[in-house]
Amino acid sequence: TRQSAEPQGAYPLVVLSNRLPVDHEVNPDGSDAWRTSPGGLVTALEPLMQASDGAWIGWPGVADRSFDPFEKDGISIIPVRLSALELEQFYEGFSNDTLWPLYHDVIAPPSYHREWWDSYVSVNRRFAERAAAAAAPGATVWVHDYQLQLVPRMLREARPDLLIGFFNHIPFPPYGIYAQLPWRKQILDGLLGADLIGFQRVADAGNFSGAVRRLLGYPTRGVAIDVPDTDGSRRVIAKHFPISIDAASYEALARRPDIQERARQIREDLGNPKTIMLGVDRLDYTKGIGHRIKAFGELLEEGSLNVEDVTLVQVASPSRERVGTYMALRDEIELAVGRLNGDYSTISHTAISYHHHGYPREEMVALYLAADVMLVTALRDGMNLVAKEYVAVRFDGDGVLVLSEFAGAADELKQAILINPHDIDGVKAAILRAIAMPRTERTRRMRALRRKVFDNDVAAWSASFLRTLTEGAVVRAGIPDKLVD
Ligand code: GDG
Repeated sequence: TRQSAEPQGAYPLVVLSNRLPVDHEVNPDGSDAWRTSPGGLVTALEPLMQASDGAWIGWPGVADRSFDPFEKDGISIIPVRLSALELEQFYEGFSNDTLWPLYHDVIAPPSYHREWWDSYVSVNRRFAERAAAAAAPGATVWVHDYQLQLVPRMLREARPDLLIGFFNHIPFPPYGIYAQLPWRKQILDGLLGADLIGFQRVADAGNFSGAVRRLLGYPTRGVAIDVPDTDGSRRVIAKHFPISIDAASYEALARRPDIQERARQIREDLGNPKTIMLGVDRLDYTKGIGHRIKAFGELLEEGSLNVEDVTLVQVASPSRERVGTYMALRDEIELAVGRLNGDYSTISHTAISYHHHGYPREEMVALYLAADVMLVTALRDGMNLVAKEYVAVRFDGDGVLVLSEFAGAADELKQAILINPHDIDGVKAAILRAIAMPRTERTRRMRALRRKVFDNDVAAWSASFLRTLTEGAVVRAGIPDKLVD
């Protein structure tokens, strides 16, 4: 093995993600302030990071500014600088306008630009350099998501002593789609620098191994991939680790009297419809928001539903607003919502209560509590945490989840009403079935769903990923058959 020329750092655990788990703010006196953004990932990793003196490397959300490392809630934060041009080319360009649509079954056409790729390579290198400098000898480094797929290889070259894990939060596409990517071999090679590559679904891990076999010709068996190395070969594991949420904290919010009161208030403010349906998504073309609106509109048109009885609340949180496809999507969705409301709303009842806002988590939980039917109609989604949050909140055992087969969550949440969002008649039938479902069936299904989500929460997810990574290191010298079969 090569010896590193890099100075070695002090952190035994290093996490990398494109965005840091903190948001930059400016105090009234002009000084910098940092607010923890309460994401699932930070909740899952916080106890571990605090206990093991971990560091988190990522972009702080403002371009063209350098910040010194600092500590926040017991975690060392190492900000990476991105220029405004890199934000455009690496982030909005290659990450969100090339990889995102490609990995989500080309629902929107991916753009391939060589300057974007160059920027992706150089930003990945910057992240890898920061990690190489921060990690203690033999440290564990956990790299997250599609923005950083080249980091594992770059890091291994600098620091062969490290244990490197990668988790892909979005789908990995079938070969026929992946093969479009002009840099398809470089990305595979980048990922294969890791010891363990985690995916959301069995199918994603299979698509990845398939691409490795076809494009690089490396032998694969089950979850094991043998990657040629200077010393012979190195075993990489590619396996599914379905992500989850901090279920108990969602239930705790739902049990708060003020949040339950807010849920009652929401129902009243909507004019006390018999059924409230809810959609919660980033405004993204992968989420199937238009398909959901189309199905609802047809049900209103046919008279199967009317606005006195049923309201659809749609939270579409602002997302990637400088990417052209997202601007066009917003116009399209808001045109559909406006038309539908113009045709069917009355003075007292709105067909779609549409909100292009981000809300505090308390308000989201109140909405989940108020919703009789939750609509998740994603055309493709790595997991979809909204589905799991809805289930975690429903400690009353009520509520019906309508869930797309194309969301990773469908692999686990089989007691939902599963739908193919492209089949509009099927979506309509599922909506009617959800609205009419008897209480006993609702409770039976919700109980089973809750068991799934609480048994596999986000702490179990991160523990299982890190355990597999560590076990892999122990058996790296031998044949880890336990992991292979
Ligand atoms: C990616 C993958 C995978 C949304 N609006 C508001 C708000 N949210 C929260 C939800 C949920 C999260 O954002 C969205 O998570 P999803 O999983 O549904 O979707 P992506 O953002 O696309 O996430 C996905 C995930 O990574 C994790 O691996 O599941 O497949 O695409 O937590 O509640 N939260 C608040 N206000 C909002 O307005 N507070």
